[in-house]
Amino acid sequence: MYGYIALKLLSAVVGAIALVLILRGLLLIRKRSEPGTRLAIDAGVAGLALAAVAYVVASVPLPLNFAMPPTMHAMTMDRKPASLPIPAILDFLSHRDRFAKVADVGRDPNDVPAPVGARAPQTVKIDVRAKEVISEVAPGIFFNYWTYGGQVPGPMYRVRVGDTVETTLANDPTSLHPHNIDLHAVTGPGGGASVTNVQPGETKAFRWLAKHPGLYEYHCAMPNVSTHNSHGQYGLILVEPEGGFAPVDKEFYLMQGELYTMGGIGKKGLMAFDTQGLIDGTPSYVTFNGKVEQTPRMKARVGDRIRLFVGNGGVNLVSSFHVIGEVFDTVYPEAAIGEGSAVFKNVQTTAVLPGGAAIVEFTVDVPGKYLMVDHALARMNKGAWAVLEVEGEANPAVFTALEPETAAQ
Ligand SMILES: [Cu+2]
Repeated sequence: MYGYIALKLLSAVVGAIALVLILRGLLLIRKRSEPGTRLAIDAGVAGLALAAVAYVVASVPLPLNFAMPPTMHAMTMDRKPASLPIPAILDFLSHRDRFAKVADVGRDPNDVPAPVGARAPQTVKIDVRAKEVISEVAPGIFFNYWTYGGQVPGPMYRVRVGDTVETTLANDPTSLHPHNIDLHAVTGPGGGASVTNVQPGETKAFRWLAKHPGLYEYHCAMPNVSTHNSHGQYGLILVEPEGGFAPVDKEFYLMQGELYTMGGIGKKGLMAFDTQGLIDGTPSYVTFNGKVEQTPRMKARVGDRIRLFVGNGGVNLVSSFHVIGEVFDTVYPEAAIGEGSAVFKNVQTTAVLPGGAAIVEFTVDVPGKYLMVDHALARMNKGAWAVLEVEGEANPAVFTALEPETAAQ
């Protein structure tokens, strides 16, 4: 129980004695007055070496899976390291040519499926493909993303409550790792993960009943789970309530996520995965839709009613989701839908939990650029922002800048 503490104490005591012996020996050599000086110095050096060994042995960390559920030990970090840890770097480099190079890994927020609407329940097929790719977090900064469908987040899916959903997961033959899928909309073991473990080149399927309306995250739950998630394996599935949602002018799909890379923010080149950063919850990048946005893709006209499907792939940070210059007139907190669910009105910032989602709605009244952010604003420095561009006629009744002389009156 006290082994490592005893070793550290031993290290300190032996080290101190050894230093005294060495210093004393060196002083005596200067004076040339004492026999046995050389022996004392040798003993000091040996003592220092012993202290160093004791310190190293006492400092060896516990395996990273030691507190994980026992069923997940088999492939957690200490035995099967993350994609680009130093021990696996040769493995990765020897396979580097097999990965697809994706020009833009960031999924377009406009990539929202058409509403289901008022149809009756039916059987729906969903085909998902796990694929490991190389793409840019920002210009010149490359990362080995693990994805669904080659982009982050994975495709948004849309069904209705009462649908039977046949979900097929294929793992692309170019992948290096096994993957699976856990859909939070599923009621059953692992949300589907327990029956969809697929090796590269393999395909598995399962069927489930969409019992509960809501906006749900799906993600890879292959151990080590947080490693797979933080490489980009997450997305959203919307289970519409009976009758669907009221129509709006624009719907957008956004997911916050974290990237853990060695070398710090802005370091160019292919980034190694930062396992310790993942454990400590210190991502180098926090993004909307997988990368630092380069070109605004969300566009609307003055007067448009907007609906955002917002998720958080995590894995560590709660998102304080906010649109600068707007008020959400309607929020479905935690993306809860259905009889008895709360609907919030006039919300400035809403929480989006890791592994959770929210639906927010507002109408844009004034033209301009609107930044969507995690209002833990230091994360903007890490990429947690996306732009909504609104065009149209000025609306001075709602917002106008005042000239100095007007302001003085
Ligand atoms: Cu995976």
